[in-house]
Amino acid sequence: MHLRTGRLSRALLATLAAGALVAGCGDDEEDGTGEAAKPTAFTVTATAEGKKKKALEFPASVKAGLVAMTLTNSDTVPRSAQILRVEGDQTVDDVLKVVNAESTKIPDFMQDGGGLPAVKPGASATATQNLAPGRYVIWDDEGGDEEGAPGNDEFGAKGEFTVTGEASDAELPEVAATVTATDEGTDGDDKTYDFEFKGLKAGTNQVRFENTGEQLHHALFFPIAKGKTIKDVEAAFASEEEPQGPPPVDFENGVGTAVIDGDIAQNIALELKAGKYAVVCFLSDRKGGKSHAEEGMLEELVVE
Ligand SMILES: [Cu+2]
Repeated sequence: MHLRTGRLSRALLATLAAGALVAGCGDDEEDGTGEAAKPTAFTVTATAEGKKKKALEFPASVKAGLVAMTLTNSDTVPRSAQILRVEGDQTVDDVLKVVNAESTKIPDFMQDGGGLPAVKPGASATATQNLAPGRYVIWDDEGGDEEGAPGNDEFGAKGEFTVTGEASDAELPEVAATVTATDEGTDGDDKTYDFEFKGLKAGTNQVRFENTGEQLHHALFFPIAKGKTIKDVEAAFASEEEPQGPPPVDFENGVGTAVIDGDIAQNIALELKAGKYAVVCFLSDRKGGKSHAEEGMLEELVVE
């Protein structure tokens, strides 16, 4: 099991300081608990030696409360840093065995979620989130797109860290845009899966991604291909047959969020271009079954 403490370069420290400033901007006031709502910086670096040796480097622990997690990608391919709080004594590999399994079930020992979705080579991105105390598994969920190909976690990009101290009720800094994932109702046919969007524009959006449902969700934004409509996208995702011709969405230029649990929120940056997007969640309920995309968590978003 990898548990590395990153050695921060001068350049990285500068990036980190800049990220923390942006994240804390306009919210220097104390919150209700008397604790300053300024996120603690937590730096993750995605490294690689060749194509088959990859790592995530990060501190062994961070204080509970608002944490601005910055992922810097020093690899030549996209890299991510998904996190999950583990309620139990499951090891990193126990968790990743579930993540990489064919089954769509999500066991109860996997909680909260968050972290960073894919970051381009040479780039960095920050997610700000209120982390509860506990033990967290962190891994790179990228790679392995081709059938049977190992993901970056299987090349070593995985580990764990501890969030120490007391839980905090500090609020996330205010941002201009919101993406909300919901799954109202109780079960099965009564359940309504939905995305709501507020304030998204072309360009770099500072977004609060909020899960007000009970299940885990992510929000993946794929540009709808020229000449195609959301109906074509719905048909393609619903079809059991081998896809024919070019896909109705541009998978290459997709952006998105990490996976978060119900009652979890995080602030992230989302880079959107003017045009039509299909926004989708590919996860299933904890008990398994159909993907949320098949349950209707597939929305059109027009960005101007
Ligand atoms: Cu979902």
